[in-house]
Amino acid sequence: MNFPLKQPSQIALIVSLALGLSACNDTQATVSTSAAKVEKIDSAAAIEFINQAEADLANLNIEANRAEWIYSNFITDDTAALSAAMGEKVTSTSVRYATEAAKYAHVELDAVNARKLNSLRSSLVLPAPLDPAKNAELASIVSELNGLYGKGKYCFADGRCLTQPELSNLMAESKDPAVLLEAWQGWREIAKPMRPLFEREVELANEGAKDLGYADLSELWRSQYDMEPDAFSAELDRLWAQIKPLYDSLHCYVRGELNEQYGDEVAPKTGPIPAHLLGNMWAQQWGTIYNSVAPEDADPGYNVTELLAQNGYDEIKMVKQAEGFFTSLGFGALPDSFWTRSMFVQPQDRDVVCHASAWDLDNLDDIRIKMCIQKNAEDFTVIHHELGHNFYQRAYKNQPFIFKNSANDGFHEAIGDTIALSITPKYLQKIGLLDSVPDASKDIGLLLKQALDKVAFMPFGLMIDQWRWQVFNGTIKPEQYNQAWWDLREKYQGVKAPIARSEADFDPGAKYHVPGNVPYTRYFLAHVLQFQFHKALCDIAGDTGPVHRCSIYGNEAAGAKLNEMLEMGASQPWPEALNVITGTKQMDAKAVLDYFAPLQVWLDEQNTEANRQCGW
Ligand code: X8Z
Ligand code: ZN
Repeated sequence: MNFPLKQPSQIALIVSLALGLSACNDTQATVSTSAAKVEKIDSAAAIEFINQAEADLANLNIEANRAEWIYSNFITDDTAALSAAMGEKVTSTSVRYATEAAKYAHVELDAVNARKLNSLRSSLVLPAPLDPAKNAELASIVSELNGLYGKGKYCFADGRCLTQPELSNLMAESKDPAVLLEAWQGWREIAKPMRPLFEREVELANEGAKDLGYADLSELWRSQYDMEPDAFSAELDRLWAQIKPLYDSLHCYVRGELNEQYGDEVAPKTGPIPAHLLGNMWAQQWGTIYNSVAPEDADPGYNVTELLAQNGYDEIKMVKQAEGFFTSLGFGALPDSFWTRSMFVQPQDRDVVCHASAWDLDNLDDIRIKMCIQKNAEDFTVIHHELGHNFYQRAYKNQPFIFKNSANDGFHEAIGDTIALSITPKYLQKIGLLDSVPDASKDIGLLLKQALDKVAFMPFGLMIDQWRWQVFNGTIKPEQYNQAWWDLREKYQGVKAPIARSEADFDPGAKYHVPGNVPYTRYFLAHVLQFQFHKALCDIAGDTGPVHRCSIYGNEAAGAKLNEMLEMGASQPWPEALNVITGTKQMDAKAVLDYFAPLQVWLDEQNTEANRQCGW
């Protein structure tokens, strides 16, 4: 899960330097004997250190996973205290090893050990300062923030108290702006008390990052991508610039349709879209408002939520069906312990963290998911997403501990989504959910549904860490937290708060990953990568039709290629992993644009016909 030491490994400047040096091996003959000896002793000491740290962290990780699993399955003051105590131990150990790793940075090592050493130094998400009191303080804040989110509820005037998934259902289903507004505003009440905790957390973790030699936490977070931090930021800008014209067309179309549905008062024709009207608590995926904006003549005429209900799908059957996709590709079935130890249904008798997650308790076979599954299309996709994590974890289980991770964090998030892109009408027919496959005239409807989830997500996937990185590096001051959040929401997504907000609010805290300290850029990357993977796997499967109609279900050649990449874990820089499936070492949003090309044309026609003024 989201433990500091389990965050993706990476290879920053240090490793490029080390690799550069090792390319000069032949010059070693000219080095004096005593210098060579020192070098040898140094590298032996470094390797001994790496082995020791790796073994120690591997053991600690299992203990920590158990404490964290219990805490998020049963939130009480006691489990919070146990989780904080464990967090304290894990952080102090990881910080100690990260500090020591920096001392060996000058040592010439083979590529594997150089990569491990770099990972030890820079894989932390929330490094604590070396001072034990500050470390303890940070650990307790981390636990408290997680608890505040997990326990969050909003109670309506009639006494009904709803948890996060229940409020999300309301946001997806209701078309009554007053109800939507109340749920939207009510959920954000849970975040107000997080503000001082978050502010202190940032202060402490920044100090920890500085202790490790980084300018601030932003630099540390951005150094986990096998390239210089600023080059990574530039890479994100490049990808977003590719996608933005498509997003603008979608935004323009959706805003126009919402205006027709709700009228000028609630949904104005121009400017940013009020954030409570997009079918999702955070306006991050808009697929649930598909019915309100669907094209009249190109609607495929089915709805996965209804198909699941009509076919008697309960939570377990939804997971079994998703597992079936992976096994059809040649992956082994999930172990019995997955079925007995996972949490699929929200317990009625206690507080749990409902936000979906996938776990690897023992770094071998004890893989599980934890979700409050809702029986709808959205969660059917999320189940595939979570199982993508589990199948990745199992595929890299034979790697050494430090490499038991994805190539970069975007890869971990992309695998299940790649599989879910294959949930096409053809697939639904194969598994008996759909009687017949709609003809090509319905493609616009299918593409629009997909774009409402995938394209709409992209600016959201980007803006969260744009906000956090600026918070970490001091550009955004604590007294500007909320205003800066909405400025970025407007800049990237073209959405606005439906009612006035102030610095008494802390709206970022109402999104799980902020109190949960999960870096978010991974999801933006995943939304690009999954389209690259899907296209490449469809090619391998020999599918020659339009890529949005391709399903790799049952294709073992595609499965074998996917597995080849998954097995690598984090053992090599991510461009190498990308190359295995796609034959390229570059992330490229062209795959997204190609997938949605017919939709882009259609959206632009609609917007022109309706004489819409696009932009905000
Ligand atoms: O948090 C998740 C997964 C768990 S890693 C359910 N996702 C992001 C979110 O919900 O905000 C998947 C898509 C984006
Ligand atoms: Zn995920």
